[in-house]
Amino acid sequence: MTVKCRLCGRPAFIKLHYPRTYLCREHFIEYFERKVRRTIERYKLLKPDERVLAVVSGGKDSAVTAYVLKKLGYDIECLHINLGIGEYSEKSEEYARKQCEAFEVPLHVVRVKELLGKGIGEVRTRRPVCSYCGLTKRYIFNKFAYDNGFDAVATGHNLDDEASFIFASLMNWNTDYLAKQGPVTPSQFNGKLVKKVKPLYELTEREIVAYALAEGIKYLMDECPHAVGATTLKYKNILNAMEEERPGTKVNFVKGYLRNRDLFRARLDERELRECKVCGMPSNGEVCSFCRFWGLEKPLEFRVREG
Ligand code: Q46
Ligand code: ZN
Ligand code: ZN
Repeated sequence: MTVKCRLCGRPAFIKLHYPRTYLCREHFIEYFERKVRRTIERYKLLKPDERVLAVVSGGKDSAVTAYVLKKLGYDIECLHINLGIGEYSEKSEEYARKQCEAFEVPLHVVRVKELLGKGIGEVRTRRPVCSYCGLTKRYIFNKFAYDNGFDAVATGHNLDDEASFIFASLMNWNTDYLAKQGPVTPSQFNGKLVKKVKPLYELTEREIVAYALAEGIKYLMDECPHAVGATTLKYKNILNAMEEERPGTKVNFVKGYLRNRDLFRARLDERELRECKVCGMPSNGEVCSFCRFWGLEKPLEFRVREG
């Protein structure tokens, strides 16, 4: 017997775990996009006229983010950061290009190796690769957005990412992180820290994979070679096992966190930000961690458009 869509009786495309129901392809697409729209409204992520820079890695989450935002009518452009991690980065860039071509969205590409002389993983440092990779990506997409007058940067973080990050931060009692997570980080420091938004905040990885399949979105499935054994994966596995037993665990955990986030905010020791002596961007010390790490003596400029 074929399982049918709860809404229209056509053959089911997916079984949703939470709420537990079956939907056909069309009704699943509708459900998914409604959820994104609701996230944007509920958490006030974007206004209709804002210019959005979507960061695309070549993977599924960022591809779906860019695609849905465009489909919902937002004014978006994409940025791909080629990290210079050998073949993995070449493939990632290829996918990002094909995605943006298919979505008819302008794409900008920044190559870390050309820009800074070395790729991620090639710098001699005690700092873990993922730590300076994260620092580099965050700096580049923020500065790129700032230099080009974007109102917001959209990333592909999903419910599984958020739940595992909060879980990991709790396990380590990292109260600074716990004070600052969420679907939106407002613009700060006279706009030099551009607003960050996560439109897929309430969607699971499984739903995102299904949506990409339903809409024919092609994406790179390879994992970054540095991701192997990342602790966040372990936390994800634990949460998945709990979700299996009690559907809704992840979303309730994340929503509960948002309701209680102020507890951690009260403890936040907010150091006054100042302008980095090299690049002028917000910094905790005299020179920002990005300029310090890469030993920069003059600021990077990403301006690609007039005005
Ligand atoms: S941080 Fe680490 Fe990722 Fe950068 S080095 Fe690869 S795994 S890409 S999300
Ligand atoms: Zn249906
Ligand atoms: Zn700097």
